[in-house]
Amino acid sequence: TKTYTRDYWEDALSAIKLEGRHFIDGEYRTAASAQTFTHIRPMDGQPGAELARGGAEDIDLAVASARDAFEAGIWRNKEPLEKKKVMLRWAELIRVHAEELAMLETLDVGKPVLASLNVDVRLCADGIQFYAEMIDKMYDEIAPTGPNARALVRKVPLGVIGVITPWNYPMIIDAWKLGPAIAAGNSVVLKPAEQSSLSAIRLAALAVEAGLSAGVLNVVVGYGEEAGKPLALHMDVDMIAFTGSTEVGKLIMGYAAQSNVKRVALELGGKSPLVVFEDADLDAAASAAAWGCFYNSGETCHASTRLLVQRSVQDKLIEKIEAVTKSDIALAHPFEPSAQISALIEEAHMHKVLGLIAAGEKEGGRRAFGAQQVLAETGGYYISPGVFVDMTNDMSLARQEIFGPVLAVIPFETEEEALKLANDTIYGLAGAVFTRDMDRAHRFSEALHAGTVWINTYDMSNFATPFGGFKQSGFGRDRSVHAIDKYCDYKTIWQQFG
Ligand code: TXE
Repeated sequence: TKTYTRDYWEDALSAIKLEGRHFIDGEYRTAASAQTFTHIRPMDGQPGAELARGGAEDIDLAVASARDAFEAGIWRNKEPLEKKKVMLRWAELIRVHAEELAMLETLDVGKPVLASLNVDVRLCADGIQFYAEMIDKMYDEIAPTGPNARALVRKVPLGVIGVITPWNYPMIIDAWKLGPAIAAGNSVVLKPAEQSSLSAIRLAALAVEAGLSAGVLNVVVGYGEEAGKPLALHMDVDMIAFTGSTEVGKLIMGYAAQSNVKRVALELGGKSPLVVFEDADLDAAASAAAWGCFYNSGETCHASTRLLVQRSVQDKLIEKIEAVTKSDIALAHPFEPSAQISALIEEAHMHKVLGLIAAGEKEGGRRAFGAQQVLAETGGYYISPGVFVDMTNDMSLARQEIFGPVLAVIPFETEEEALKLANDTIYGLAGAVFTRDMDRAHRFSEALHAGTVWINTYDMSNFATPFGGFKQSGFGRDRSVHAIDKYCDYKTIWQQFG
């Protein structure tokens, strides 16, 4: 196996050409306005790629291309086995270009390049493969009618899907949405977050290289208000699949209502509780709490940002969390092989997180360790993982989605109190319970209002399990065979005999 040194990635970076144009109808295109904007690299604050500044005109072009491809049926009506082969080739090309894609992802979002390589790129390829393999195994239905008629219940693609994605796991979330949408026979216009466009553009080019017909997957780059909004308001888009903030998710629902009643699927924010009872394996709980909250620098929608702990074991657990964090979760420049976590997405976001940390102190929270700006001399945006104790569930650190490496610790006495605290949030994305009492573990997981509940672990998943939230964490599920349903609808064809 290869050893990836910092020099290796620096050399690779100097050899790479960054493509920042839209990808529409199988071709790179500059913005209709000819405008561009400059991406700032989170790892060192230096200017990176120059990106097309997309607007309504570019969206119109991409939607028209997607619609033409859908109506022509070249993709939709291809033999299922042939469609599967194209998507499998696409997954394979993602693996062949894994290092390049990992580099693009890291330049854009500042996460450790080895995490990009071993987690993000790998899961993207696996996701495309998962949905590829479904294509020739999906059956339609025949409804019961009696002998004089036959009613076919066909599952048909919706048409043109607008996909709007965030910057925290761009390639993984792309696979979660593009995989099922395209496998179902739809065409897609993808608007990646303005902070993370490079991997999306490259993915679309690789899809065409794999044999996907031009126009089936288009990428328009640009800001949310300028490119995302016209996509969500478009009269010829049948659905928006969105992952991002709850605030923008609400806007998307409004745009759908104001335009053509397009469907929406929303994967939004979270404030997920990790609940530790005194009988739990505290080493396992400490490790899960640290990684669950600090992985990806806390920029994870289902991060375990609220640690609810039975008071009798609070001090012991926090000691263990500090030890795990300091020994296992190294913060460094993303090209350093030792880096487990790296930069936050951008300067404004770093200041937002620092502001929330300051508010936490002002409201009476006590910093146990960390949660400070570090590596400022690099020009990048780094905050060390940190823990706040003596918190109550009404403090802003316990209520707001921080999207930074900050854990709020809230003590409880009884199971009833723990459940009340755990569910006292506007979100319902995920949660976990740590206990050796299996009756309690199951009672608690049934009662937790969350799309995913882990027992004695955190953040374990695979493609077979649906992912998404209740309450203001949104609706509609990514991953699993069920994810395909939201990109399809049923159509009845009734034939009368004789
Ligand atoms: O998200 P936005 P931002 C949370 C997290 C973070 C906060 C803000 O708390 O700190 O949101 O992040 C596009 N019409 N999450 O501002 O704005 C935008 O261009 C149409 C949680 O980056 O929601 C991008 O492509 N589109 C989340 C996408 O929406 C619009 C992951 C998400 O951006 C738009 C990211 C508009 N009016 C942030 N405005 C998660 N669930 O994991 C923006 N966009």
